[in-house]
Amino acid sequence: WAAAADSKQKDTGAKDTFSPKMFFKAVGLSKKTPSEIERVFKILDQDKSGFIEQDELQLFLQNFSKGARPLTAAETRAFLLEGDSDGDGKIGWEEFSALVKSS
Ligand SMILES: *[C@@H]1O[C@H](CO)[C@@H](O)[C@H](O)[C@H]1NC(C)=O
Ligand SMILES: [Ca+2]
Repeated sequence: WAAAADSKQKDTGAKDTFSPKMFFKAVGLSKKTPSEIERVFKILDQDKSGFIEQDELQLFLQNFSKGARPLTAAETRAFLLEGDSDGDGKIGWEEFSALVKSS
């Protein structure tokens, strides 16, 4: 996963080009079992609120690769738009799982 996060960064050296679906595919998360996906969700949900909020999204790459860059504001917004199907401004477990599986 760390390697995928690194190579992903190299591929997309340009800013504002991060795609959550391509990333989940690249790290192979879409092929993991629901319990493995849930484990990743819990790591990303730093404050254990049950949702991945904007600040958690912005730093989420760093949970795959130490020293990875934070997402830009535009990328974070695009990530939210893609994953947040009920429009509450954060990504819940069901939304995360649906996003991962569709990638
Ligand atoms: C995930 O990333 C955040 C932000 O960099 C960091 O504070 C946290 O310790 C990381 N969690 C794990 C489990 O790696
Ligand atoms: Ca949270």
